[in-house]
This record gives sequence, C-alpha cells and structure tokens, in this order.
Amino acid sequence: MERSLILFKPDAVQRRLCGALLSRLETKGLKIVGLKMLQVTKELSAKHYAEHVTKPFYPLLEQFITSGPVVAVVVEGPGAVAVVRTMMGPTNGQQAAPGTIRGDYGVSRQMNLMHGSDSVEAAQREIAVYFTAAELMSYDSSLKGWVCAADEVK
Ligand code: IDP
Ligand code: MG
Repeated sequence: MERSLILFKPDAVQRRLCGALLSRLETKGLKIVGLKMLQVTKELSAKHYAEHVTKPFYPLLEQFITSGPVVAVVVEGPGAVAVVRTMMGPTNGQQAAPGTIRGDYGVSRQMNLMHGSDSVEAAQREIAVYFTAAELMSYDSSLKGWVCAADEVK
C-alpha cells in the first residue's frame, strides 16, 4: 500500500484551510497514518527541498515554508502518491483547474497551500524527513472493504 507525505503549508494554516484540505483527502478514501503540526526550520527545509536548494527561487521558498507552522500528514491508499498529485493540480494556482485543491483555493505559484510527494521514492524519503517510525500508525479501517475491491489492494 502506497504512502504520500503531505504538508499543509503556512498559507493553509494562516487561512484556516487545514480542515477543508484534510477532509478532501479523507473523503477521497485515503487513510491518515501520521499527522502533526510543526515549525519548519531552515535545516529541515533544505532536507525536504534538497532538489531545489540550488535554484534561484529557493531563498523565497525557504522564507515561505519557514514563515509559520505547517501541518504534516502521511496518507495511505492505493496509488496514493499519484492520487494526491492529481487532487492538488499543477504548482501554479493560476493554471490549476477548478476542482483541484490548488485550483479551488489559490492563485499563486508559491502560496499553493499544499505539498504532496511526486514519486513513491520521494514519498519514502520525505516521510522519513518528517516522521519517526513510531509516529506512523498501522491500523485497519472498518471501511476498507468499501473503499476499493480486494484485487486492487496490493
Ligand atoms: P510542486 O510543489 O508542485 O511539486 P515544485 O516545482 O517542486 O512544485 O516547487 C516546490 C515549491 O516551491 C512549490 O510548491 C512552490 O511553493 C515553490 N515554487 C515553485 N516554483 C517557484 C518559483 O518560481 N518561485 C517561487 N516559489 C516557487
Ligand atoms: Mg515538487
């Protein structure tokens, strides 16, 4: 079963959208297996966004992601990584279609509310950046048999 690392970024916390965003993930059928609020430090930002640290926009990204608390969530479900990326829409809220999270809630390239891992490998790396093994829950949901068919669950 796939897991993805989600962040509700400082803009989502400030705009009090965490509940709405979490609800969309749960309603989709994804299971929450980790959740916490934290302040991203410069060190943590560099670890998370390792692929971006040398890019020209990184100082602005660092300033943004460390500007206030975030909510980190790990969700689990069939194809969770791609499902979350599709739900979020493209990076820039101006291009994201209505119906996607970034399309419904934002108009910014930077303040786009939510991070979601872009590959299974990235998800594994990012989950370990934000969560210890003890902070991740393994449990069966009683809805399991109603979220997808048995032959769809690996
Ligand atoms: P993604 O979040 O859709 O995967 P990435 O290209 O990986 O987008 O960029 C990471 C984050 O950096 C974005 O979500 C956004 O908050 C910010 N960002 C991306 N491009 C720019 C830019 O050109 N200027 C400022 N911030 C940017
Ligand atoms: Mg990315």
